[in-house]
Amino acid sequence: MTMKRILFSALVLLTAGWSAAATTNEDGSQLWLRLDQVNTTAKITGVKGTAMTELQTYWQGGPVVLKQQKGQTKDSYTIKTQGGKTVVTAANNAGLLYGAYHLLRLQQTGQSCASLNISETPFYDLRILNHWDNPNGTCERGFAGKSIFLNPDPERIKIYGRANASVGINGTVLNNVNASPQALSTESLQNAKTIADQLRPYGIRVYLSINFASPIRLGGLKTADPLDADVISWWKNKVSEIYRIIPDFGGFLVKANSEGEPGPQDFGRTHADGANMLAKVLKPHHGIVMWRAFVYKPQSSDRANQASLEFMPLDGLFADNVIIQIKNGPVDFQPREPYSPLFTSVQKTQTMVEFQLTQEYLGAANHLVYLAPLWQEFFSFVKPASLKAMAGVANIGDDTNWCGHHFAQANWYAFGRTAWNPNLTPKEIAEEWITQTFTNNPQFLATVTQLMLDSREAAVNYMMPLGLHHIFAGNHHYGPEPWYSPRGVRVDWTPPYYHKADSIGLGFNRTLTGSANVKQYPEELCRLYNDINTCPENLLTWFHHVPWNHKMKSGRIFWDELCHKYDDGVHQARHFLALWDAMQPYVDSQRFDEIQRKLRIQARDSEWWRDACLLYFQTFSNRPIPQDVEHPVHNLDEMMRFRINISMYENPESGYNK
Ligand code: GCV
Repeated sequence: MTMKRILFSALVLLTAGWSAAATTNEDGSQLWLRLDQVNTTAKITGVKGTAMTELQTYWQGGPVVLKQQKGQTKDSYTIKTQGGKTVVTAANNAGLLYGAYHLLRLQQTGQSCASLNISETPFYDLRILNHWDNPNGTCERGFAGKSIFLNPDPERIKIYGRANASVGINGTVLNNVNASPQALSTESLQNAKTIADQLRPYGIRVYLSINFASPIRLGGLKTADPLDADVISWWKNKVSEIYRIIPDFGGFLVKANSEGEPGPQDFGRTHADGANMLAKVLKPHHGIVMWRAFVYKPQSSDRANQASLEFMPLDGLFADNVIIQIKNGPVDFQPREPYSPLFTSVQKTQTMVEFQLTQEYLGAANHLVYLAPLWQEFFSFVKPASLKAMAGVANIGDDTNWCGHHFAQANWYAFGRTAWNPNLTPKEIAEEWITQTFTNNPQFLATVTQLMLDSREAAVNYMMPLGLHHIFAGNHHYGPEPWYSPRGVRVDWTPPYYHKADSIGLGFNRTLTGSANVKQYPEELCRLYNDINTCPENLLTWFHHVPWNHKMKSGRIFWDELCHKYDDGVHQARHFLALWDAMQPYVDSQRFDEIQRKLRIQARDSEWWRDACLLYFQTFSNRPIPQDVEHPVHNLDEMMRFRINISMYENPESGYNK
């Protein structure tokens, strides 16, 4: 190396080191809203409200006029440069607020605001988060600490409101769908009122999950039969009380006759009877019912069939303020599922999709998995316009960085942006988020965007490739336990129900010769999925019991392909760590270290997944692991004895650590 070159390298190193050291440490508490306060009161004129306050506090550009103009669609806005001023026009305060955040986003992402002509309308009227928060402050499947709604801290709720409004989220369900009847007690309603009052300035309405048996458990009635006059009158009174306390209350989210929750079927009534009774009571107050279609029974030979079986006969019978809320896939937020066929089979019923932001099945708050590609995949089958709304199960808790993993914030951000405009690409959203959350350095942006875009497929590879699903550890769903089937546990809560490994092959036969689940899809897809030779390989074991020696498109036999996929996943996870290590110069050390620690866990966990699954399935396939695949570094017996002692309310400190 020449002297010049040595000096240059030293300078690069110094600069890199300096920039890392010089960047102030951040804890993630400001999310993507890392705006410097400037306080430019004079420059912002027009309609007073939160939009004005936000711009007065953070806007660094020229004068802005906020104008209200009737006639525009609710929540939509325009931004135009006129006579040296930026004019934001909207029909309501929420529209002005969204316009203000649009400007701040342009500012934060370094775009020119000199000549603007923007017109935005949200794709969905309702863009709502579902919190699975319990009265004692735990969050079901929550990996970021306790509920932010238990003893709400006004400062945190304000940031929560700003963050949601900045991406267009306009509703929030405050409590778990496994709802306590106490959620409707006067005391709880007062707490909900406090939160509603704090969120109203940010255009966010509150909603509650209800327990269908509340008339019995809270009201002391003998029944909760939705057709009983006393029950109806109990709900009428309760709803009137709610609206007295929270005049703009949004409505109810209901999990009924699912996983032991009470529902109308307990009284010989249908989902439609239950939903319509509540809808009628809410209607005079403009409230809505989001009725979940997440239903399955242990007696069912295929859980994936259940929602359509129960809801199809009711198509067209629901009131116009009922929306059927359907999880994106027919089983349960798996790393990859086909879309739930209910979306295309119902014709006369309003539906909305429920995505899960909290990573119940995707490595909790330890794995970096960017979910926008999963949602985009869903929308490539289900037309966004066929849906009424979008719900996301929140990944938010009282952890300093809100979501447990810095990168999990991206899923909150992406959810809002996708609900606003499902045509935005995962790449566009990732770039926006990275620029605001970290930096717009081109090297960082390109590397981290690609890492995020690849992360979901990597997780599929190291957890459940080729259509495998639900082979998680019982209860906490963190690691692999494809063998888990203790006596007495519902079979549909055990992995062998789903993978059906035997000496012939692996996978659930959902074809016409099996559970006939394929028949719930439109004809063309039914044909595609039904034939093992045309079924997309990424869903192969979802629809077929695939022989170990089945020839795959790569030319390999299925067993070898499975080994390769798992191994690819491990290499991807390790590669993410290497990529991140190279990002050190661009990130403050606190966030760099915290993310690096998580990526190390993810890389180790990926080996755990690969080794546990391959060694276990090998006991059925009786075939060797191909030479060009890294051979297991763990031992099946040890892994089968390994337990992580956590509940469904916590994030594991680390994964496999033997
Ligand atoms: C809120 C899965 C989860 C449960 C969750 C349920 C639901 O079964 O494991 O924790 O309960 O889905 O969505 O209702």
